[in-house]
Amino acid sequence: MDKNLLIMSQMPKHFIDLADRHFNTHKLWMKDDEDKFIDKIKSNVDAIAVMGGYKITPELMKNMPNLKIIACYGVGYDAIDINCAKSLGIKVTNTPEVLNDEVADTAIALMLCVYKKLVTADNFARTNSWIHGDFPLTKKFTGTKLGVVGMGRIGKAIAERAEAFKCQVYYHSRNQKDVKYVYYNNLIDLAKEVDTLCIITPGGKETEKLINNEVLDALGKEGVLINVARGSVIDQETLIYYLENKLILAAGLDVYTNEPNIPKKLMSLDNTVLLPHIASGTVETRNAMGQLVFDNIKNYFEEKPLISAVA
Ligand code: NAP
Ligand code: 8YV
Repeated sequence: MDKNLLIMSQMPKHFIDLADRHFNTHKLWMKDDEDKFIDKIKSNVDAIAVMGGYKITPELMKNMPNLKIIACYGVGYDAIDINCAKSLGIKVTNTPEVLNDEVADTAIALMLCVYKKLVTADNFARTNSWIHGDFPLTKKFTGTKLGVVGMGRIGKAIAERAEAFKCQVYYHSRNQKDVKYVYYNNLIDLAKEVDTLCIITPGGKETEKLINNEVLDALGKEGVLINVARGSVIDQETLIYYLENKLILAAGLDVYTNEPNIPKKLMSLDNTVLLPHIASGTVETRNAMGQLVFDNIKNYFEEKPLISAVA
């Protein structure tokens, strides 16, 4: 196909190989001067493939008169200005479902790491500290109360896994869902009820700083916060204050407000487990996401229905 596909940043080989075979690809991250390169090809770009965190601004879209489709390599598309895309008639797709298991596995792994201090224990073993005495006792996760904030596709997958750990599951979202878990339409009440609050909503303006001092107060000194959604959903400065002052027990985080920068304070605390936004990051899942990005773009140009359109 002679369509021009602009790939904004490095993506898995599986996707790049497919894209190279079917489109005239332009790999932005390989160019020395990205702005100059965009300027050179902007009138020819038919499609964009983009990692979830990469900002697609109105300015960029308006600069590309032939742009028909933006395929996001991620389910969260908060970095793309959807309203602008709609107004310009540009289609936007994402990668739902194929990453549910992976992200839910990571959320549960974070909970286990936080409760059982597994990362600290690993460091204790590696540094031979055991010869000086046993590792301190930790806290049991099985049977605790879990509050899921955002009972969507991934939220459900997290809840199902938590059931295997005999957790009682509660949730908050704007609308009650057809699930067996207990619904709280008030987030503060949910935070008061549970031991662990796990955030898995979309990012963007609607959810910005949803987790604030009031929610953290309600979660309380024994409460654990897990975030596998977007950094923007939590008031990060406030969270650091609550962790530093032991106003909540601990946090397990995969996402941050200004990625890839993680505040030094978060790194220095012993009541955090920090991951570098890897919740969906296995070869299998990233290949499935890449396949979906490719299939959406291919379908568009073959005039077939899009598989996962969000605009
Ligand atoms: P989804 O199926 O659309 O579920 C999102 C849920 O959030 C829905 O149940 C929605 O229910 C709820 N929600 C939306 N706005 C809300 C608000 N203001 N307050 C409370 N609840 C709200 O999406 P998904 O596929 O599960 O993915 C969820 C998000 O996870 C993505 O958008 C992405 O940001 C994040 N994610 C992160 C990673 C990672 O690597 N860390 C990987 C994948 C996804 P209502 O509409 O009823 O409120
Ligand atoms: C991706 C994600 O790692 O799907 C999402 O929303 O956050 C992750 O799966 C991210 O989008 C990078 O492409």
